[in-house]
Amino acid sequence: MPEPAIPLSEFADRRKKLRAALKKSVGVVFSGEPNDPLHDDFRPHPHFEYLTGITDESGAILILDPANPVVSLREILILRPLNPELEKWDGLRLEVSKALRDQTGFHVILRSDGYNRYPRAINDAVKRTKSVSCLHPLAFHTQPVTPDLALFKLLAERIPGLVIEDCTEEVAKLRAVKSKNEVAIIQRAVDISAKGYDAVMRNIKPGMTEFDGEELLHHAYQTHGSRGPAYGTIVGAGINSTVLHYRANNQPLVDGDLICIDSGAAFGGYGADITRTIPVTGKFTKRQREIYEIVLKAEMATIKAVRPGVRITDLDKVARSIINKAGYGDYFIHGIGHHLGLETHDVTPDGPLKVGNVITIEPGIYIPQEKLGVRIEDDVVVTKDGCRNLSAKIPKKATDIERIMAG
Ligand SMILES: [Mn+2]
Repeated sequence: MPEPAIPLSEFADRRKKLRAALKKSVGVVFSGEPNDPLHDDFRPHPHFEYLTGITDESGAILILDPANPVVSLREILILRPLNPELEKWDGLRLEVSKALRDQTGFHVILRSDGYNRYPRAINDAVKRTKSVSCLHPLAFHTQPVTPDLALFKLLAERIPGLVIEDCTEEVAKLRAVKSKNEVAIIQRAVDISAKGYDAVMRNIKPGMTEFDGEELLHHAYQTHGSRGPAYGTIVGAGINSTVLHYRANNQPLVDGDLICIDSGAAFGGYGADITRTIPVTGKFTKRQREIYEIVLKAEMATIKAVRPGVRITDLDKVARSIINKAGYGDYFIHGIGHHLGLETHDVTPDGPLKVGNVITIEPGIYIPQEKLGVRIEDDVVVTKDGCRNLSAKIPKKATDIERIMAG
């Protein structure tokens, strides 16, 4: 069976929708600065990846000029100049050619050192429209100015009457509603993750370390078609199960402890985000089971409440009321979940949930005094009349976990 992927036509369709939303205004999306290729994988800004599918071009710019009288100039891709000497080190790149146009789906591709010399295309478009749209998510005042606003400031100093529109919701709205292909890719990431959770549940035992758990997960991900985890895997046992973003993963697994495992495989630019909490010995103690059942009840009730028109804050209330009623309200110290997509904490548009949104549901109870932390997290896609749990097949009932861990 072919692996799920996004065809070029879908990227073109996303740009078409965005151009329609911009009306006459000019929008620019930057892929981002290059990184150290020896140490880090380059990942473009997710807006750029979403709109182009291009993941290996730093310093690239997408220009959308929906009102350009020349139809072919309504979208332009600007790539950094070729540098044959650099490419001997960092990877070969195609010349602007039919091959590159076919590979990218762009009809007009220009070369420019985009951060220093904006080509005529931008100036001409902006002089005509006097309107530019900010598409990158707005930065906090403590962060650097986003690259689109930095460019618009330069343009505003040179083009009288330039208006900057806030269109930061537009790409967010598009990205939040996942297509069939995107859901299939996330489902594949979840299915690969399921192999990892199966490996952990079947093989973990006292005397191993948290890192052995991490290794079992990552090994299964990479064996089954993923390049690795979508985010930093958390394997926290005992007191570490109560540390939300625990990352050391280096402690021994002690008889009687719980392990909180928060991990998901990456696939095709997307990723899963799943949590299961399992006992080191394969059997929950009475007290662990008591807390576990409260979290599971809250999780399942919240999944039941997911439907179009509901807000994530409403879902939070569903989980919180169950955990509050059980007397553990002060021990549920984070929110119920978040959008999931190109980013693990994906872009979140204003307004209630819509069909096609993919979100996580992840209540938890953390009691450090008892070295006891439980979180259960699934990934669900919002459907017309509710939701579909993409990670339903990863065991979460206490009896199922105990049965699988018993071998
Ligand atoms: Mn999550």
